[in-house]
Amino acid sequence: MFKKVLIANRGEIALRVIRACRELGIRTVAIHSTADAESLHVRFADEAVCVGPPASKDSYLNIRSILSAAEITGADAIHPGYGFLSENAQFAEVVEQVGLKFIGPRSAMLKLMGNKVQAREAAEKAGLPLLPGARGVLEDADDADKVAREIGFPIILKAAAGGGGRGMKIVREGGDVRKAFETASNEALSAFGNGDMYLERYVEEPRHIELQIVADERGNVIHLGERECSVQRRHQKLLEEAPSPAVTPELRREMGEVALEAMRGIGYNNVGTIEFLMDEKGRYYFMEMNTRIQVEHPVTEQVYGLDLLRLQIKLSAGHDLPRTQDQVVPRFHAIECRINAEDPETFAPSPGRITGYHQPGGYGVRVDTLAYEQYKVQPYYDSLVAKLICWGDSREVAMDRMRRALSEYVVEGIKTNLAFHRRVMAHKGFAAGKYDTRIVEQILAEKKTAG
Ligand code: MV4
Repeated sequence: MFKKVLIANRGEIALRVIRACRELGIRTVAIHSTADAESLHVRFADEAVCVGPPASKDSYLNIRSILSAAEITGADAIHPGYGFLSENAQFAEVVEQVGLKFIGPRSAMLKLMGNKVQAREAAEKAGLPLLPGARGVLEDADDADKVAREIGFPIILKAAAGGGGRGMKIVREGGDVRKAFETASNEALSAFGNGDMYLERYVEEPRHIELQIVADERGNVIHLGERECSVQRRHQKLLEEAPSPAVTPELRREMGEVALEAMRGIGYNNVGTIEFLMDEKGRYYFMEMNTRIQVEHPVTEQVYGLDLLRLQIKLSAGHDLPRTQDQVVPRFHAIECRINAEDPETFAPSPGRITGYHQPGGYGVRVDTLAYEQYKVQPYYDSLVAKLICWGDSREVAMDRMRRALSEYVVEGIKTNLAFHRRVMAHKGFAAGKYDTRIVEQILAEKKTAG
């Protein structure tokens, strides 16, 4: 087992990793920017190193400083958390080269899944269902136009170097594919330094469903079911739940079998998430693969009773999977609300000092947070203040508990989206489990009518 892990991250996920390490008897090194000196992850770690000024590019993305911090503290592994350097194949490669363990999949896997065209091709070869689309990278605007006509409209153009909703363009019947290609490709080139594009049939009202994968270094792979992530706004997830109201046990088994076969074929290791789009008929299609521990991992933990961080660290240290597929059973329903420091009307970030704070607790409630009374939410980083996770025997109990927990939550001094979450939990479509990726817009529109 590792002796000392450096956490190349901040906020609640840095705390989450530090807690898992402490339980495993592993010493921890926090890194932080000058703006984060008063943060909980700095206080909870055994050691802390300041790696630079507030801007992420100078601190949490500063590979040289982070590697220096690892060297001077004698860390033997680096946990990247999510965001920042977590899916940076070059960073993972350097970490491997200097003889440290990158806690995550091997760098080749980050490289493969980081290029969405290569990922799509690998997924297809491995037997995952895809939407009709172009083979490989589109050659030019004419090629895009030709492929679009073959497939039929609507289509979506996506950047090979994009992902998570960046660099996409939808074209409907009668639209100008050539023009859309040129615009999107140029945008991708300036945003990612790579203008490569692909396209596929566009699904109008999809659900976003993702499957949690766990693999050891010997090729054993299991899945921990799906998470429903359709409650999003501008590709920012606001609420996740597991299991998905749209996935039956039969469908879960089928998706799981297809996914496990694919992961074995690809040689996937460590934790990962396969993102699927699901159409109104319940058909599912591979979208992307995330090669990191995700923000929403707690819902899966509470449903399956497995500590995913503890497991991830042990897998990285070469341990085998502790359970076979038939030994992992979904026992509960869990919901996670992301409490953000943002204006409930405009969703603009709302940093500042938390002057009053009380978090919910009690049976079936978990709060993963960096917050405390007098904590100052920084403007330099994401606006996530807390993840409120509630679970119960059924979806109804989990929802009742979330409503109760939301009613207890007090955050003063900054604006938060707590009121928005109370609205989601009061929404008929959400309560019925009948919703898709349009739900946030629908809720906001209803508010206007009511006001
Ligand atoms: C799509 C799609 C419809 N059809 N691809 C958005 C995030 C990125 N990972 C891919 N995304 C989408 N890809 C096809 N072929 C619709 C979206 C999409 C979306 C996906 C999941 C959750 C919310 C979304 C909101 C808008 C668009």
